[in-house]
Amino acid sequence: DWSGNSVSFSPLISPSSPGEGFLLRPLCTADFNRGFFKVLSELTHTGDVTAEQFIKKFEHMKKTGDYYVVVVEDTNLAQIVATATLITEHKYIHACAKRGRVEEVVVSDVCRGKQLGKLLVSTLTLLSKKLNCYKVTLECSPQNMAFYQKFGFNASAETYMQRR
Ligand code: 16G
Repeated sequence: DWSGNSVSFSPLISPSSPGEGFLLRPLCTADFNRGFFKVLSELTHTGDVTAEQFIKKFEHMKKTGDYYVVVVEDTNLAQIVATATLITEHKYIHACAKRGRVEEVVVSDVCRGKQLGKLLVSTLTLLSKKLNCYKVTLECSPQNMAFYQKFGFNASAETYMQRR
């Protein structure tokens, strides 16, 4: 089981075979013109971002080595249809360990039911293990808890707090 957890795929897909007409790969700068922001806008407000701003942010994230932004491309349409990000955060605790964060998990409405969300989260969960993260966390709405529980995520006793 490549996913390293109890998640099962039917039909069977994997990062290297994500399904007919799909390619799973790291984000690249050309994805700005392949609807990357359109997909993100299905999750939340993206704001107006210019190509220059995007490339600057992309280069910054790349330089840190801590951002694993993964996309699924519809290769026939040359359009991004799904994305998810793993971020590693560095700690002194737990013997200078790393903590993983799964962020911006979104599958375009037009590609629902193709197991792409499951594939992305499985891939990033496995990657967090390979990168020796001592824990991996995410924030989600109550409706999405059952989905994330499949990958071994549990509701935390700690409360998520924010200030905006
Ligand atoms: C969700 C996302 C989070 C994203 C946030 C955006 C997952 C697992 N969680 O909580 O990563 O940052 O939505 O919402 O994808 P906001 O615009 O209110 O911050």
